[in-house]
Amino acid sequence: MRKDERKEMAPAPKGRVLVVDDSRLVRMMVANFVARGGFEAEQAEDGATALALLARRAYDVVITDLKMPGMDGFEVLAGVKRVSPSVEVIILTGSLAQDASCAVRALRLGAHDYLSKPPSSADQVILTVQRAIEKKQLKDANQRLVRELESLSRRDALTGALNRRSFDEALAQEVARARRHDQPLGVVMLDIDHFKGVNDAYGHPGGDEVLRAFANTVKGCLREGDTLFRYGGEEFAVLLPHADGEGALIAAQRIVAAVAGAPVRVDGKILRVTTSAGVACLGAKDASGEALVARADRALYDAKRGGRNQAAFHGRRLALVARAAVAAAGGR
Ligand code: GH3
Ligand code: MG
Ligand code: MG
Repeated sequence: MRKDERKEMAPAPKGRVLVVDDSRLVRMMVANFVARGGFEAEQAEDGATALALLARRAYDVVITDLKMPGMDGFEVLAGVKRVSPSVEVIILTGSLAQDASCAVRALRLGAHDYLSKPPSSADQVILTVQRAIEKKQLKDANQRLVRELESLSRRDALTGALNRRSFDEALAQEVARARRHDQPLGVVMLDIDHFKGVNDAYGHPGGDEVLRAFANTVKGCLREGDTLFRYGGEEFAVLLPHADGEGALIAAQRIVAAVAGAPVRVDGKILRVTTSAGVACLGAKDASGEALVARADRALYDAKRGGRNQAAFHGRRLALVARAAVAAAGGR
């Protein structure tokens, strides 16, 4: 067997443990027991060194003495929980009643367990570390799940776009930000044209395919900082922080053109899909984000009435449309 093959087959360490004690003897002994359990063991002679190591590398467990010169074990515990909250801390404690009460205090402050010093056996250390790592793994898995659920609850499952709930939150945030910094905020409401006809002709699955392709096309023509949301059904919204009316209208026209230029294949047939867009920009008279959306909706209605496959602006519409058209023709 070649050397690198042997290395490949060596069992991976079951976790990384940092042993902190000012006594070299205790430190070595505990680290030795930890390593016997198949864990990777590292050592630090004081709290400051331990916290510096923790900021650089990922550890699963910290085993720390309580009484140390400089930073004591309580400070190490607080530091670990601040730097890496998911790392479990095990306290090393003496046998005096006073030490026991310190250990109890450490447990109350978030330590996972304690070990008496010197440890009575390797097995006791290994078992305690093993339990701490299992607890950490459970907590980590739980946290991943919470993050996943959080992300699922913010996204529309069909198109992957952020959902209506996210839109309402983002809208309120962006309106507050725009007002605070006196910056513009544009919104584009999109509604796929004659979408009912797609469902009628190709069934719901065909309609779903069009919705997915539509969202992809729109995402593909957004600039950094602009966000697409599925507002509901075949209606989508784009928030454009920092975009004034003209900028938002140009973005809307770009979206309308991109959708018209990206036919969708459904059931082996090529479908031409178009969208209408209503654009508005936050104004002093808008009492809220909802008022802004209501104006973009009115513009959307105008775009539908004007023959669909176009963008309309709520406000000084004609002048803006003309300027945007000139900008578009100028090749930007
Ligand atoms: P317009 O050009 O005026 O917008 O006409 P339209 O047919 O697009 O508008 P309408 O509001 O009459 O129809 C929207 C359709 O969108 C009706 C509804 O069944 C369909 N729809 C809404 N959500 C979904 C969905 O998730 N999947 C599919 N396949 N269809 C959906
Ligand atoms: Mg609609
Ligand atoms: Mg529609």
